[in-house]
Order: sequence, then C-alpha cells, then structure tokens
Amino acid sequence: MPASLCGTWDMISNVNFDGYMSALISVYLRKIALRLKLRKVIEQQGDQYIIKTLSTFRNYAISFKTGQVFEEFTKGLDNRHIKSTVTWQGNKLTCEQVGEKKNRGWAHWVEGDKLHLELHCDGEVCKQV
Ligand code: ECB
Repeated sequence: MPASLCGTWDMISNVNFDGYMSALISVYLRKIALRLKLRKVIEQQGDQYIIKTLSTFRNYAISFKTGQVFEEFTKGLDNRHIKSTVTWQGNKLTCEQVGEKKNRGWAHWVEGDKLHLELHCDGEVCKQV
C-alpha cells in the first residue's frame, strides 16, 4: 500500500511552475500565480478522492474515483475541458489529462514526510514539494 496522501500540505518549493503554465496560459495570470504559496488538501474514502488546491487568489478542486475517466473543467486555471483518469502507478497517484494539450498530466507521491507533485504539459515539467 502506498503512503496516504491525505492531509493539508503547504508548498515549500516550486520549480519551473512558470514553464508549465506557459504551456497553458498567457503571461498576465502567470505573474500572479507565480507568487502564490499553494496549499493542497487531499481527502480519500476508498477509491474516491478530493484534491483541493487553495490560494489567496483562487481555489481549484477535483473529485474523482481512481480508474474511472472523468470530465475535468479547469475552471479559473486555463479553462479547458479535458478527460482525466487517475490511477496508482506504484507509489504514485498519476493523472492523465487528454485534450487539446499534448502530454498533459500530473503525479503525486509521498517521500518521507513530504508531498511531491510533478505537473507536466507539452515538454514542460514543474516540480512542487
Ligand atoms: C488554484 C490555485 C492556482 C491559481 C493560479 C491561477 C491562475 C493560473 C492559471 C493557470 C495555470 C495552470 C495551472 C495552475 C497550477 C496549479 C493548480 C492546480 C494544479 C493541478 O492540476 O493540481 C492537481 C494535482 O494536485 C489537482 O487538481
């Protein structure tokens, strides 16, 4: 069993967030987003998950069951409609996001007492802890 991702996690590092966002949105919002200290709140009951990304500027939340494709609308982010599927790959909770943007997705895992997140889109990779 992978370590639980549940809890409230405050960002301590964020590498190439601007590169990742540049694959999705224009420069104006990126300037605001780059300054944010994001908080993740992850809740789980069985294979049902809620992941909230919270900030002083905007909040974003998704709810899904692992292994089942769901319609995701990235409201307040890049405002795209995508088809998302979240599965466990070893110790990583991984999401594939199929839509207009190629090679889009993310992976969450726990290492020690830290939550890691890798976000990717096109050739860009952002690494958050
Ligand atoms: C919700 C806080 C961020 C608000 C930033 C506002 C504008 C930026 C617009 C688009 C940039 C693209 C993505 C923002 C990046 C992070 C927010 C959610 C990232 C994500 O997909 O998280 C996953 C994995 O934890 C769950 O939704």
